[in-house]
Amino acid sequence: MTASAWAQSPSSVEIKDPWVRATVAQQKATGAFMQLTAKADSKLVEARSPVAGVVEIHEMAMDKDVMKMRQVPGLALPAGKAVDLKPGGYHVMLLDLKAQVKEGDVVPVTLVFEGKDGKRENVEIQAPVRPLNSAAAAGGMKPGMKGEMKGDMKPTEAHKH
Ligand SMILES: [Cu+2]
Repeated sequence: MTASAWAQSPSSVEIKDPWVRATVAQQKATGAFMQLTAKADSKLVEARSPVAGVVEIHEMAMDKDVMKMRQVPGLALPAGKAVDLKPGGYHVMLLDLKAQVKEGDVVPVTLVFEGKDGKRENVEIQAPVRPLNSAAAAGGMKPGMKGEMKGDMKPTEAHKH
């Protein structure tokens, strides 16, 4: 592919299947998930959404049998490699939600990508809201994925800030 073919694309990062997990009333946090494939080495450095007061990029990892999440300063997107943001792994965390996020809603999320040259690009996506148990229900999930959200992963407890 030539550089001019890329230039026609609205974004230097391909974003596939974005979705946001529905919340229950009073729940103040949820996650946004998608698959990102960068055309050139870049990073996801920031995200914003009008539905959330604070948006962070999180990673989830096992720490002595407990699934924990923490904020990361950026998510590396190597050229041509699909990077999954999914339950149990990296995700965009929507915190301080202004209202309940209901199934059938569409949540706008602005993703900020930074290229190797330090140039930033804002890409707005529309992420449909899927039900709470979507990780288990989604057809594309590998069998092993099912158990990963068990245990201490109640979002309201995991995000006391
Ligand atoms: Cu999180």
